[in-house]
Amino acid sequence: MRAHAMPQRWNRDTSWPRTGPVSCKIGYYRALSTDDGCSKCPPHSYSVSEGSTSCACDKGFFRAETDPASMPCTQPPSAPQNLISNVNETSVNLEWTAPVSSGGRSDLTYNVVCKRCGPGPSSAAGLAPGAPRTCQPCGNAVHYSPQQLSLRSTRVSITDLQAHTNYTFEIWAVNGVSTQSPGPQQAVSVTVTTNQAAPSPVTSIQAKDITRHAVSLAWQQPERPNGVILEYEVKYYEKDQNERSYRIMKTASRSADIKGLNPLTIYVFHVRARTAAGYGDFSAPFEFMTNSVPSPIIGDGANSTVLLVSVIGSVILLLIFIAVFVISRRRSKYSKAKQDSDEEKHLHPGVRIYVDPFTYEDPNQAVREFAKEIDASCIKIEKVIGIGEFGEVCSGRLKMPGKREICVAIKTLKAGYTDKQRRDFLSEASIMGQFDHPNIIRLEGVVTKCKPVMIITEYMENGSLDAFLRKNDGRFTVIQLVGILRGIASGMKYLSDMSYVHRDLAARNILVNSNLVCKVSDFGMSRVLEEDPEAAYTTRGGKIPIRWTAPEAITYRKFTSASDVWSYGIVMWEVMSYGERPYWDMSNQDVIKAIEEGYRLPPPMDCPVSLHQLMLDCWQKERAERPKFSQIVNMLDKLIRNPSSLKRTGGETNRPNTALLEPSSPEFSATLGSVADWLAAINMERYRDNFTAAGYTTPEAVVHLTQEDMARIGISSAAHQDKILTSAQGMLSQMQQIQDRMVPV
Ligand code: ACK
Repeated sequence: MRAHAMPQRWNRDTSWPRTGPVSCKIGYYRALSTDDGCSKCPPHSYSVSEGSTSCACDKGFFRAETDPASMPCTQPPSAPQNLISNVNETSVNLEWTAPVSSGGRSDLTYNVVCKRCGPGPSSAAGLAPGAPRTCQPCGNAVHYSPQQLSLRSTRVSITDLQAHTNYTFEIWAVNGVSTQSPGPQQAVSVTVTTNQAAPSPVTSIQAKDITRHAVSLAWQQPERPNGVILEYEVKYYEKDQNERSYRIMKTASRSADIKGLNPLTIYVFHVRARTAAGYGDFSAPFEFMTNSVPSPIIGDGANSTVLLVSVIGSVILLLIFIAVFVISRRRSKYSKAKQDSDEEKHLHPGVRIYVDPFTYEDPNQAVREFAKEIDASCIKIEKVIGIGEFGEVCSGRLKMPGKREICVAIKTLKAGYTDKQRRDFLSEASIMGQFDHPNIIRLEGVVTKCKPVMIITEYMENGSLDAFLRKNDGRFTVIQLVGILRGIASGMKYLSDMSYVHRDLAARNILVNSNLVCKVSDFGMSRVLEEDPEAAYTTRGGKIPIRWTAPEAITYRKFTSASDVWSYGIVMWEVMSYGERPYWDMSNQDVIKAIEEGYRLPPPMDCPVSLHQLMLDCWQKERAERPKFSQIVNMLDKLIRNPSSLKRTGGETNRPNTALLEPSSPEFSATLGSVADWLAAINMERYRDNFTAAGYTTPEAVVHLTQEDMARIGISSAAHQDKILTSAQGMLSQMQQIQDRMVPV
C-alpha cells in the first residue's frame, strides 16, 4: 500500500484501481492527470460526468477562487447576533456575537456600514408615523477603531460622529464566498442617537486691525459645533511670558477687539467655543506682534502713508526690542506678578457649566437638547412605588433596541396638567440630562409624544436614603456610613463644579441602589431667576426646607454651593443618626432662632468626633468659611483610609460642644422644659415613669447619670442606656460651656 505516502486529500477513495490513467467515475474527480488517482467530490459538491477534473458546488454553495478543489463548497455566513450599542457623547461602541453559521469557512470577518439618518417616525416633529427615514452614508469624517472593514474582532468603536444625530449601523458578516452569493446578504443593524458633545476646536483665526495696543481678531465657527454656540473664549498672553499668566476675553460673536496690549510685543492667542455641552478644546496657538504706531497697519483702516511710517517704525523698534530683550525679560518678572494678581484667571478646561432650562425661550427645546425621547413601546410599567409631586412614581423595565433590558423608575405626569406643570415636570429631565456622574441619578430619557408624559431614570432598589436608614437602624459600620457620605459629597462636588445649586439637599432626596451607592436626585424645584439682575434665587411658592437650609438662604434667599454645603452637613447628621429628624420636633421658628443664636445639632449617638466636627464646619455662619465639596470629599477619603481616626466618639471628647439644646437656658425650657420632654425628644419616653419614680425630675439631675444608675432604675437595654447616656453627656457639656462663658477668663 502506498496510500500513506500520498498527499493528504479529502476522503480519498483508496479502493479505486491506480494502475494506468483511468477516467474517474461520476461523483469523483481528478484535478490533474498527474494526480495519483481519483478523489471523491468533497461535501456539497458533485460531478455529473465521468472523467471530471473538478466537482461543481451544490446549489447555494460556493468555492472561493483560492479554494483548492479538494475543499468542501461553502456558504456565506449568517447574520451576526446580539448587536449592542453604547453611546458616549459623539462616539458609539458596538459589540456583537458571531453568526450561528460561519458557512463552513474559517475566514469570517465583519464590515461596518454607517448611515446618518433623519429623525425617526416616533420622534420627528411633523413626520407622519410610518414615514421612511432618509439615510445617507456617514462619509470620511467618521473614524473606526480598529477598522471599518475586514474586522476580525466582534467589537468596533466609531468616533467623530455628529452630536444629536440618528445613526444606523449595520454589521455584515463576510467570508471568502460572500461576493458569490446572489441571495440577500445577512446583516444586523442598530439605530442610535448621539448625545451632546463639546464643539470641535476653532481653526482659522485671523488678525485684522493691529495697532500698538489693540488687535481685532476674527475666526470661523468650529467645523463641528455640535449645538448652538453660546459664546467664544479668547485666551491670550505675551509669548515671552509663561502661559500660566494669561488673560481671558469672552464674546458671543466670531470676533473680538483685544485692547490694552503692549506695543511691539508678540502675543499668543487661543480661541475656544462653548455650547450647552461645555467648552471645546482651544485652537492651536495663533501668534502676532503688536504695532509701533497707533493706526492699524493691516485691514480696512490702513492707509499707505501710515503704512510706510508704520513699517519703518516697526523695523527700528524691532531692533530696539531685540536689544532690550534681556532686560525686558528680567522686568517681566514684575509684570507677571502684577498680572498674576490683577488679571490672571485660571481656567478649568473641559469643565461643563449647567444650563438652566428656564433660560430657554422654549423650555421644550431644553428637553429636546438634554433628554432622549423614548418610544413608549420600549417601557413596561410594573408597579406603583410612590407618589411624586406631579403624579405616580412606578418601577418597570426599559428595553431599547439593541440594548439590554434594564430596571427603571418611571415618574408620570398626572392627567389634567397645566402647561406650567408640564414645563416644571419636564424641567427635572432637562436638568438631570446634563449630568453624568456615578453619584447623580441617571436620566434614561423622556416620553413626551404620548400620554402619560414620563421621565425615565435608573432604578434604585433601596429607595430614599432617609427611609432606608430608618429601616436599617444600627446595622452599618461607621466606615459604611462614611462611604455613603463620601458618595453624596462626590455627587455634590460634581454639581457645584458645574455651577449647579441643588437647594433641596436632604436624605429624602438621595436614592440608594442595591450596592449601597447613593445618588443625588430630585432636581425638581423650579429654578426661576427673579427679575433682579443680582440673580438671587427664589423657590416655588416660597417654600424652603428650613431644617436643611443655610441661614442666608432662609433670610435673603442666597442659595449657593456654600448653602448646599450647609444642607450637606444636615445630611451627614441624618446619616449618622440613621434617619433621625433634624432638630426633632422643634418648630421651624425655634430652629431658625436657635441657629441664629449659635446653637448647632449635637453629635448623633456613636458619631466620630471628626465627623461631627465636619458637620460643624458645614454649619459655619459665614458661608465663605464652610468647606468646599472638594475639601469634604478629600477629608472623607482621608478618614476612610485611616479608620482609627473614626474611633473617637462624642463621649470622650473634650472639644467645646456647641450642641443645640442648652438645659439651663430659656430655650431649653421652651423646647424641652422637662425630663419628660427630653426623653420624648430622644425617642426614649417609654422610660418617663422610671425617671420620675427614681426622682430624676430636672435636667440637672440627669446629666450625671451613670450606666449603673440606669440599670438600677430599670433601663436594661444596652443600646438605650447608650443613647440616654450620650444625650445626657451632651447636656452636661452644654451646661459647662455656658458656665465657662459666664466666668471671665
Ligand atoms: O422612598 P422610596 O421608596 O423612594 O419612595 C419614593 C417614591 O419613589 C416617590 O418619590 C421612589 N423613587 C423615586 N425615584 C426612584 C428611583 N429612581 N428608583 C427607585 N425608587 C425611586 C422613592
